[in-house]
Amino acid sequence: MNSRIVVDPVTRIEGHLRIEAEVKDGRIVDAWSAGTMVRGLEIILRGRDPRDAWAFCERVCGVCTTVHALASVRAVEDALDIRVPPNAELIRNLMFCTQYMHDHVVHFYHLHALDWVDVVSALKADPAATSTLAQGVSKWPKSSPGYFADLQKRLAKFVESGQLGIFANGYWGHPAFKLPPEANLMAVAHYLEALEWQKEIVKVHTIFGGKNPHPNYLVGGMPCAVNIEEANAINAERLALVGRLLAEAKTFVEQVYIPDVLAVAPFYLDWAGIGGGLENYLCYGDLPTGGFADVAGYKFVRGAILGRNLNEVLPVDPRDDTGIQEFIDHSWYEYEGAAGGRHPWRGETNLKYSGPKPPYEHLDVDAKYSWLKTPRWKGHAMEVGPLSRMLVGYAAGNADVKGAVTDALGALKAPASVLFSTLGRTAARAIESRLAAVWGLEFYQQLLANIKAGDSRTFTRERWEPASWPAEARGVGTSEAPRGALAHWIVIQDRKIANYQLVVPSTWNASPRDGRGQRSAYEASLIGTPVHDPHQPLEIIRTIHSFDPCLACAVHLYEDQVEIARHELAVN
Ligand code: NFE
Ligand code: MG
Repeated sequence: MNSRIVVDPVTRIEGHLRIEAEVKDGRIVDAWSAGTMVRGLEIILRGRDPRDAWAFCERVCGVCTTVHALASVRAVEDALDIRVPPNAELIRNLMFCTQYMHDHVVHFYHLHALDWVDVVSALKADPAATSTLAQGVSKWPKSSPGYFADLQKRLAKFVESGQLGIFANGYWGHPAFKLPPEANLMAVAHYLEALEWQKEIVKVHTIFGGKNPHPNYLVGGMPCAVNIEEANAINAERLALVGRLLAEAKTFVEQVYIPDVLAVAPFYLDWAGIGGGLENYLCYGDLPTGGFADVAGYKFVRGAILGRNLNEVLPVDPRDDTGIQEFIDHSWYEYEGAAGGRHPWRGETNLKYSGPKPPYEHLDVDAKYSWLKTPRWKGHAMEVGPLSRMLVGYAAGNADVKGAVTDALGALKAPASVLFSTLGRTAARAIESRLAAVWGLEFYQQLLANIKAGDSRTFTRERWEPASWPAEARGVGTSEAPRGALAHWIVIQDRKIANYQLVVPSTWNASPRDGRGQRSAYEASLIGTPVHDPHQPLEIIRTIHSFDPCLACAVHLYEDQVEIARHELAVN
């Protein structure tokens, strides 16, 4: 008999996500993913000064907190043909690498680990054996028997109090948890250490961007002055702190995060055969080394893979009218005029759809069932994210990516095919965190060298004055956000924003089916997944969390109907 499992809300994510899954004989046979917040940022941006767009866009989300500002300033610079000075590119790249390490570590420990780690089982661990385990996988110094014994005592008090706090409502004791108690205790220790560490690394953002979350950006460069002798500028002391934070981050990634992934993975090798889903992968690429326009100079490669064919990386052009398109067949929107796909420069966001909408007791999955649109590349459903980046970089022969992927597969003694899975997605995120750690330090050294050579420029005033702009201009700003390919498309008319469209990573992955019935990544990845207990759908959560969902990004804004109506009135 078929049964329908509803997980709503999915927790330990950003935003509001509902998953419905049809289970037959203990396996998922169909699935639907719904974004249950309404979007509206595109509506709010209309009519504004393009130079202000980044500040609105960045507040889409507090998780991938810098990437929308980056995509936004790039879109405007692309439209107005502005080239930023080398230091601005380096500082943006440094902030990008910082963001990756922060976001990926937080995801692994605080959003995803408890899908694999049984906190309650850690109480049964032998602290001495935990110490032996920890010292066998890493030289990270916090690994003595006493350290783990103390931690276990704290944990026991917590559990005995009956108030599990941040650990409440886990599926503790579920038979799908496979780690021995010692591995569970080690992971819980690192969960708490990662909480401490994550507040340190974001200081890189506060140094260059004034604050975190939501550091400041600037069309034409970065809004920080470099002067090594000036107390209020990026001076020698602040640069030294950035260097220390980046070095500590690299140590944390290499001595804690990576060893933990490698220690946990062997217990869950069955998950290398589950959750693969789509066989198509898309990346815009990022980390420019010779300007945003020079795509060949990117560290993360741009390209697409179809049908898991690692022998061919296809070119991707975000300007191509028939390349990236958004469909709304199963989304609570209507387009003016002809239906079908829209390239984002011709994209449309309104709230005029008058058919049945939420309440959400039952999704009408044959009709419209999500606030997310459905992006497609040349008609194909594409997965975006760390796995796509590692596969595209690997297939393109990028030496750094190939080396990092090969190292990880070697450590796991596994073939590349294990990557096409839930486990592969989680491993890819760890692999690229190490690349971000290494590249971040490279960019840092280059920034120091530029400053030493006398170049302190961080922005250009070129085309700052709207009088110098053409009457109409269009731009696209691409990035690789932690969760995947991100782009903002802008149309500027009479010096104001005429159209602005964000197509974000979680929109690609979490979107509803298209008009041809093709599932997007979340839905596809659940097909075939075993479900042991429909009342504790741990397996669904494992695969969905492996994408690191951010529905706030994907649907852009939550407002109640009254507020949305007001915004519409304000801009129309
Ligand atoms: Ni709000 Fe985001 C990232 C973007 S959405 S987290 O990474 O862009 O997937
Ligand atoms: Mg959008």
